[in-house]
Amino acid sequence: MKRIILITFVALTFASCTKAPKPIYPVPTAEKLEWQKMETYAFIHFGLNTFNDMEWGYGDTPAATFNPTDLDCEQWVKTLKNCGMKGVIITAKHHDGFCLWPTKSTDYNISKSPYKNGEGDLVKELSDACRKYGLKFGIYCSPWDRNNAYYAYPQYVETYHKQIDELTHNYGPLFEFWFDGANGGNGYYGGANETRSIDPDNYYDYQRAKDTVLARNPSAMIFGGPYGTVRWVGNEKGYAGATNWCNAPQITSQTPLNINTFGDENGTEWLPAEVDVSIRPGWFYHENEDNKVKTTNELCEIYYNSVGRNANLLLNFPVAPNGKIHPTDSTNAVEFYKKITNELSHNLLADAKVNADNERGRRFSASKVNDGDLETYWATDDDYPYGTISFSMDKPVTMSRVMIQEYVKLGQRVKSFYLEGCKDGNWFRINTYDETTTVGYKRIVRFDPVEVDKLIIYFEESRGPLCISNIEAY
Ligand code: FUL
Repeated sequence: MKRIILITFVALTFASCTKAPKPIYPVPTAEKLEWQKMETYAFIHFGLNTFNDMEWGYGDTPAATFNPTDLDCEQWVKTLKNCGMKGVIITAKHHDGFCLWPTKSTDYNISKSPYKNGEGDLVKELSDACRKYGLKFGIYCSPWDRNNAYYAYPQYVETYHKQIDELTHNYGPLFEFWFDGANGGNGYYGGANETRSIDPDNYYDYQRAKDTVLARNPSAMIFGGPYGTVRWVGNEKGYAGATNWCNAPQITSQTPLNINTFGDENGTEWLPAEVDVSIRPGWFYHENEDNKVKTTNELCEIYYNSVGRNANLLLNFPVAPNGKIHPTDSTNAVEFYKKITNELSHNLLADAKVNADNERGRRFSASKVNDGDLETYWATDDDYPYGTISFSMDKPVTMSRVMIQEYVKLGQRVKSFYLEGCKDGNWFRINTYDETTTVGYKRIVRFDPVEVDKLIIYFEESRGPLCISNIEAY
């Protein structure tokens, strides 16, 4: 008896001593990983442009033009929750310079509008509604300001920092702060009506801006500017690269766009991509786009091309002049969420028997990929930067999607993989719609339905031993 206990003790000690793979840098901070787990959140574009039927107001229409008659932030938030959105980012100030909160930095703000007789504060109303319904809250504050007389001069930089200061003080906690990349050009500029240009990486003092945001919102992500902590995906059409590394060099205004879209295996920073796209052609509401709202299927396509490609999705809802999200937009988005949830709800691998050609001891066995725990993972030995994992089902199942997640706390590793199915002893290659290269935090690949009793994933190449925390099929 004693001997059995001793052997068991030695065996268990030995198994639990297997060392985890060393990290391969860069790796995410805990805050970045939390942000990646949000996956989908909403943008709200609303402001003077909404009332002037414009995308880029010049900064010359009176604040009094802003006059929503039936505004209800709780309606937005309830709708967005039903679309699966985990947070909301609002255009507190767009390029026209009009501020949706009663700022002390400029008169061009909501307190000079008829809304609530000048007593309204939309940033506060939305942040309160988010807190009430459990959504995270973020802020877009355009660096470019076409209204301000001092834009392109040092005085405006101080004004802009005052705005950032107010916004980070009074409305937090914030999960993201958005510095838009559109900078300089023509504008009203206090009546000068001219064209002004600035150096986008240096004019605004982004280091100070980042420090201000993080001082009060330590877990906030910074979007844009030369010190961003996440990266723009390089287009506004709703897709990330099928190959998509979180690794990238620090992004500046000079970075080639393909780095935004695909990341860079050799990049030294962990800068996960954010896919920003509007549910309509425009970012702001235009009545003549009421019949151009993206359909449920188009939104699903966007989801697979963003969240399914290791990126976050920031889906924009242009609020209408009455202050409401248009019913077509909310219907299509709610249906989209239902459809995606339905497509990805029944994991066909949950009870499958799992085997791998290499395991780094029991603690990192293949069975960790379907134990429902993202904190456990299958890992291979140090001299095994590849590996094959197979799933055997009790009876044949029909599948058309496979989801894979790496244990990215130790770095993004997989460089290429492919899938095979087996039915009655006959193996065949599964032809995925996308190329199968990187994985990252989450990768979902789609293919025409196949009936299989076994599934194999061949990880052909990786930057080091594999660390796979989750695999599912639908
Ligand atoms: C762009 C802006 O110019 C658009 O108006 C919009 O706000 C979009 C999200 O970013 O750069």
